[in-house]
Amino acid sequence: MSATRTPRTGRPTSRPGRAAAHRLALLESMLRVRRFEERCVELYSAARIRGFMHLYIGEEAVAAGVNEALTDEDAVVSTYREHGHALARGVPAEAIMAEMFGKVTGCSRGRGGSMHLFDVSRRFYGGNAIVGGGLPLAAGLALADRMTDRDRVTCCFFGDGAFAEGEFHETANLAALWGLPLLLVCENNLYAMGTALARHQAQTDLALRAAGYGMVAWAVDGMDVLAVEEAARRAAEGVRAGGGPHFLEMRTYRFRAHSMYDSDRYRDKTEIEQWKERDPVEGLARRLREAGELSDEARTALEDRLAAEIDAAVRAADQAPEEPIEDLLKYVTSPVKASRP
Ligand SMILES: Cc1ncc(C[n+]2csc(CCOP(=O)(O)OP(=O)(O)O)c2C)c(N)n1
Ligand SMILES: [Mg+2]
Repeated sequence: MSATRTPRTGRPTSRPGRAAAHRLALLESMLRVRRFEERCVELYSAARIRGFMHLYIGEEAVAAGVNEALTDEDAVVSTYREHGHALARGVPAEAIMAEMFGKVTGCSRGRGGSMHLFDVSRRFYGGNAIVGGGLPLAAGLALADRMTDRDRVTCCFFGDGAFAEGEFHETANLAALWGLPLLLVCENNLYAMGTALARHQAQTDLALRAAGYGMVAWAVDGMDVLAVEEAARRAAEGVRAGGGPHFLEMRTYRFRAHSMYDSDRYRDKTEIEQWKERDPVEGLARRLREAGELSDEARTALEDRLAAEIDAAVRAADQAPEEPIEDLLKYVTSPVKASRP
């Protein structure tokens, strides 16, 4: 796989120019997700995108920062809130937008939609709609790597809601017991749909609970992309060194409702506003501006470039063909048909 296929920005070095370029690339990575999803909202309102759609807005630092710790050979498993993980991994905006439109040029041939983005060429194994469902898949990928002596990491993103699922606890136990090369990234945005974490878990310190399984675990400021990157690099290095699964609790927040169907009446508006003050995109932009690393012109140029990229993705998705009706049963296994005499 060529190194140019993912937008990973390279290791920061002590040279100030390189370090500043790296920070700018992180800003670009987060801003791409933000602007892509804002466009998705418009397209959804115009009924050009249909079905379930969950936005990542507010949580962009996690995808952008963690991606820096991964190589092209590593694997990524995600949830239904995965547009950001897919974009950070390097799945082209065009392939994702076509998937949102249900077109055959989409990364899942238009059959998955927003919740099931998939790109095996980038080792991006979904897009999984079942809460906690990605965890055993990730453990399986990591176990396969161990059994075939491949030196790779599998990174699994999941939400705080997964702590209420047996799949999390079974995966954590076996991964720790078998020392699997897993990077477990819990996106703790404090809510599972309309249920606050403190309303369904007795112990809300998720890193502490993960540590109880015998793995290295700690909590990270998930609104600070530089902190996320540093933690992810440290954890991935621990995994690569044979230290078994590592768990990062990313303390983050979604700025939008759970999904397009959620009226978001269970959260205090002041709570939302307080978290918005810690906006990961604008927070980094402010730091770069203050350090003299981002001029107004450079910000405008970046916005223009991203808008052009997303415009092109929408245009291509619009013009792409629908899957021909005669192909509808392709890739579908039919036990009914098989059992007929
Ligand atoms: C096994 C299962 N139970 C219930 C649901 C319905 N459901 C969809 S999203 C969700 C909340 C999950 O919250 P969390 O894991 O914190 O992720 P977030 O949406 O906050 O990113 C639930 C309960 C589901 N998809 N799968
Ligand atoms: Mg959550």
